Amino acid sequence: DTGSVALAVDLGASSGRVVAGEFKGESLEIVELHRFPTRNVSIGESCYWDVLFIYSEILEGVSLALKRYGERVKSIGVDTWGVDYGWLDQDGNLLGNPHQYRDSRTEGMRELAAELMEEEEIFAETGIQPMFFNTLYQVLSERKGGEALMKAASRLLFMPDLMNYWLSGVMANERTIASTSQMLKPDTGEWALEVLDRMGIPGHLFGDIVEPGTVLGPLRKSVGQEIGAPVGSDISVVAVGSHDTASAVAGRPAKAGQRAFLSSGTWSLLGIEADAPILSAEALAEGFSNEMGVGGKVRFLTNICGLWLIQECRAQWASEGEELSYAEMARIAEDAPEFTAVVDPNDPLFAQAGDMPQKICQYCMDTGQVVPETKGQILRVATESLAAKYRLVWDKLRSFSDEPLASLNVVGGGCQNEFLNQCTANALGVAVTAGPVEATAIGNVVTQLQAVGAIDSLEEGRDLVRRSVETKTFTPEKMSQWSGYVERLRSLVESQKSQT
Ligand code: LFR
Repeated sequence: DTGSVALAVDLGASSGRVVAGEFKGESLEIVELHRFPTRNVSIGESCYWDVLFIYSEILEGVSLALKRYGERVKSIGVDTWGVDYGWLDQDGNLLGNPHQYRDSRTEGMRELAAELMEEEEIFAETGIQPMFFNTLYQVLSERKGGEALMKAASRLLFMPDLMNYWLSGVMANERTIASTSQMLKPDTGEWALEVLDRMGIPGHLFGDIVEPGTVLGPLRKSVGQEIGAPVGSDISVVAVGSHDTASAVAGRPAKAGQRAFLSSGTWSLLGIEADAPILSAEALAEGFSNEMGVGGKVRFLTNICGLWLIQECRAQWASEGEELSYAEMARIAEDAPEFTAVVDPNDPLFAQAGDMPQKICQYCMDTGQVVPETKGQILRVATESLAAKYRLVWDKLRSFSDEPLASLNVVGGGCQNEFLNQCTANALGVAVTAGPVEATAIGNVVTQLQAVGAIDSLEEGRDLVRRSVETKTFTPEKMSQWSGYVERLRSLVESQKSQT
């Protein structure tokens, strides 16, 4: 219905937002209503979600939406980053505090899992690359640590599932977020019971899976009362593509055939939309995952440690008393000399939080390269290195894709970094289309519109997105210089591979 409003809740690494998507028939208007920090809380060695704070901020956002749009608010959908979860007891109480994935409890878990089941077998069953934070490894660490919560639990809910449950009273595991866990079979769409069994994780903790775009139910009455919803208001809680990357990719202005995407945020997720999973040993060896998407698509992608490098530099300098904006950081990077050094953004050295500028310098020193000295130089190395890494992944993607990849669509907060966009076009040698910045919220909204029947398909949603957002295209320059730079990273990565 024209004028109706869908609320997208998007929980990202640095902030959470409640965004309104107003459906105007021919177009969509996106307005950010509320933003709040999604800070993690560290206690001892553990790192947790501040889940009650986040939930109360979501309610605050909904109540702001009701003040602004009244009964035009028709639905709400939640997406978060992947892999994190909470346990519920048989009465639906949350047990314990959900951990944040950068918690060190997963150290050694990949190795333990591989002892219980060959990595090739796990991949053939789940299609997910062995990243340190996968839910499988998190749950395995609990098994090893005494299993108290798991034993008391009757159900696992991923974080968006948990928020949906609190909002609607309905428990369900939504498919896209479940598929990040490394516990779901990408071909049949069922839980990978064989994997769970081999890991000693009880299968009964995993429940019904719903498709993205399912109306779970109305907002609970008690929730409506708490936030002062007008009498007669009727808000549906929709399970959207509740993994943020699933929503980001759904929210692209892509036409049929434009398969390649880069979802650019804390992580850079570079991949293609495919019709079926690729579960070969080669896909595993090259570090690809098959994540379930909206509209029955598979996202064949790899995780690159993305703007995290730049975000963590910013955090370090802020702690030293210098607050730099992202725009300022891009500017000083662009002013610094080019191609001085290259780092592998996925080196384990960069995975944990803490003094990123020092780590980048350390990496350059250890690999016998010029060590950057100024902030601009450090950021230039980080930015060029990201683009070079994209190229290495791009070459592999091309070999897996049965159609040529003629362009790349970059979406998400990172697509505001025009210097990085230009470096990416140069490194890849194809046109890069940047936008929308708000792809995740837009994809979340579009999936709600489909769930409530305002539009009929993902394609129709993307037509709507194309009519509603501006994009900017970057064309490749200086390609021969860039290919020399990319080769420096390629040989660095290969020499490090052969050392391990
Ligand atoms: C992006 C993302 C990635 C996932 C990583 C950890 O925000 O969701 O897709 O691999 O965060 O959950």
